[in-house]
Amino acid sequence: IMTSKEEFIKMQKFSLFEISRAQRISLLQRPIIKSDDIIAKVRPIIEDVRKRGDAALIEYTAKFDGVQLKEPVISAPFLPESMELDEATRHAIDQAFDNIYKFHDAQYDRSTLVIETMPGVTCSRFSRPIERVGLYVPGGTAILPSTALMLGIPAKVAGCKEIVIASPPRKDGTVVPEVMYVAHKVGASKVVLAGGAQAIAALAYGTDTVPKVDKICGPGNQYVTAAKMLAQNDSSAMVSIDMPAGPSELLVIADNTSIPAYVASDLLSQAEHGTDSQVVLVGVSLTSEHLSNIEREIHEQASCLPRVDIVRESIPKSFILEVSNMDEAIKFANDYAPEHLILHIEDAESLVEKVQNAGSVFVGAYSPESCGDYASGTNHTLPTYGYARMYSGVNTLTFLKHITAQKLTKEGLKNLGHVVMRLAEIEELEAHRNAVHVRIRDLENE
Ligand code: HSO
Ligand code: ZN
Repeated sequence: IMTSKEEFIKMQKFSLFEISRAQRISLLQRPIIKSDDIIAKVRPIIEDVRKRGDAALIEYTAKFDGVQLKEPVISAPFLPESMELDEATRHAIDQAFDNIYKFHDAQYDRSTLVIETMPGVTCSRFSRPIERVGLYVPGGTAILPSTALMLGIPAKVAGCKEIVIASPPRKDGTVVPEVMYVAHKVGASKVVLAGGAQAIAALAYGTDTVPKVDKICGPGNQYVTAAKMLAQNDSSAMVSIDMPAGPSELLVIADNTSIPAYVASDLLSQAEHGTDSQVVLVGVSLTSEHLSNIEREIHEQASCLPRVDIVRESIPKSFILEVSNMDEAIKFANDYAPEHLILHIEDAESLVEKVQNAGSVFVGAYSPESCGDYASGTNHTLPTYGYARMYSGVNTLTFLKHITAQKLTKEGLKNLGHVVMRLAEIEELEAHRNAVHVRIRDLENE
């Protein structure tokens, strides 16, 4: 569906009390991604980059990005003096960096957990950074230095030894100075001038110039997502990924205390990301006047946007759901499990404890999603497509892993040994039983 230039830009509208159960279920669903076709296209690209490395990478960048590169990688140091950035830009990036750093640093518990489970039996757990990480910063219809911040900062906080950023180059073969500045600030060692499946393959398998990484993070289009999934499933790549990713989403819960211009502005901020963006407005017993004010605002604000053509496609695919109370609203939101949830209602804070599924929550009229997208401190790489049910957004833990350890004293082994031997007997694993038995025998003779 796409409205023509003259048409009123509006969302579809449903009332919870009018629709059937089946309709409610279909509203909760995201558009089906035909991943087979995508995988069929992506697989040979990955294979090719794996086999031919840099030569293949350079060819795909020529083909897909229209740039002929000599070298697919820029190595640190990235000198900030040489970057063309005005003062306001530099300051904005610096402030965002500081806030995001503060919030992600506070997430890092550097202490070792030590618990004596029985006398003489001590278990511990400590964390280590994932050594080499690849961060994908999409190009496409917008430049996204904010994504470089959101991925690079937690990696830096975690202490990853090597941070590699990949981003499709501009027509002149460079990456925007804003992204280069962030690469410098997070201590990246390399910027790979490539996008799409070819960039993911280079990170997963390594090439002569691109270091092979242990984990690949970051959003991307369907090709990037499919490539990440394939790489993760290939044990010879030995790489993990952050999470499956789909088009960006926002669900706003608004009541009659909401400010129509704000509600509309939030919906549009997400709708402008792409024609496939999903935005939902759940209206809690809105008067028809309030609702039509919101709808008018959507149209008027949308019409003035530089990206109105994108919004003309994404808004008509999106919907408003009218419900009669807050319980119905939060139930729907939890069932939908949106990437972003805005609570634009009276006493928004009291509803937070009822949130079960969401990537990130924006509380009250003065917390637009844009603040979380850029600079408040929270991460904007969040689970989409309903995966907020079981995935967290990118955070400092994304770049860490935990190692456990144990130490048993002679006393401890005496205390626990018989339990272990009995369980080994039940499983008929005699060597297991014996590993305890040989020791206990000696201890009993002491
Ligand atoms: N809302 C996007 C993040 C973003 N917004 C980047 C602006 N720049 C994904 O959740
Ligand atoms: Zn955004």
